[in-house]
Amino acid sequence: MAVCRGHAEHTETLPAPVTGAICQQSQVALRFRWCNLHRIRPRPPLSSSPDRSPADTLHRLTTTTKKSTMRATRPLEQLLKYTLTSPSPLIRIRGSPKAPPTLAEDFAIYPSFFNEAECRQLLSIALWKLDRLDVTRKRGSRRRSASSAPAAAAATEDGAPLQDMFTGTYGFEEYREALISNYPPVAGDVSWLSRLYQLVPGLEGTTDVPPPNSSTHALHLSPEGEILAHVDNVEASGQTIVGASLGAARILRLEDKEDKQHGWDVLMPSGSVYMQKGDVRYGYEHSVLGYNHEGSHWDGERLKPGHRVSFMVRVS
Ligand SMILES: O=C(O)CCC(=O)C(=O)O
Repeated sequence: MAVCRGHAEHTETLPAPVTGAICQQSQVALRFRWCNLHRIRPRPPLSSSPDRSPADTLHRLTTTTKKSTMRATRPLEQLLKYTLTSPSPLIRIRGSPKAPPTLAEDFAIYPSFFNEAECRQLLSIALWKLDRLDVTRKRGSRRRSASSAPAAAAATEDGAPLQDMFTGTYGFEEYREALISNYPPVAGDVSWLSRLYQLVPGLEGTTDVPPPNSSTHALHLSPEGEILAHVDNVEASGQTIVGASLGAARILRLEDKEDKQHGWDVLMPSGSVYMQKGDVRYGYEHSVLGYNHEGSHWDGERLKPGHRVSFMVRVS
């Protein structure tokens, strides 16, 4: 058994397969979330594409994609976004959800917040941080596994995006998490990320990345992972929560706390960012559906399984 690190008072033990990067921080919110999040079933380790160290990838990306990353940044107000009150190709209604007066402001998804170069850079930063905390991702163990691990790239040609960035074998089964308290110099220029923080009231007054009073987590869900329905801790997580999606698409389910039949399903493609606050944040539970869930389809097709990393931003 592995003990959850980061909580001095936290005696909860986690099943051995998830040793690594879980609950690194001391917020009560995470205790609550962890209890809801983990669902461990015995499975063989996941194989992914051939070995390449995250630091190599990060360096390569920050040096070769700088130009394509630097697009003329559109002001936030001009970015396409969908809310829960108007028809949207990324949102479907379940049942007859309540429509409080602030609904139009309480949730939004921006389908193309980040372009592909930005997604790759952000994902490589997240994986670099996640791997540094993950004892199963030591360079030696990746090397050893690389020789026996079949490459995932072939499986992803018509599959989920960015899967070539998930290299080697992962020792966790469903979920790992890392706190991003700073961006390492090897990440290069990350000033373009300030746009993400601007979405959170209280963080919009600075161009520092990350802003001093923010908290940013990277959450890595394997193709087998899911996040069960929960409300983020109401005291610890701030009023507004913003999440960027990188990699395989998933469904975010919002369900009325009082009557789970009512709510919305939101498709989260790679590069999209969603924001929840107010009645949606507090009155609805959110979950990220597993690929074997009956709801994991869109426009009549099952979602293509793959790894997904989310970048979650809150006021700390
Ligand atoms: O990965 C996501 O988009 C959701 C994460 C989540 O539910 C949480 O951090 O509380």
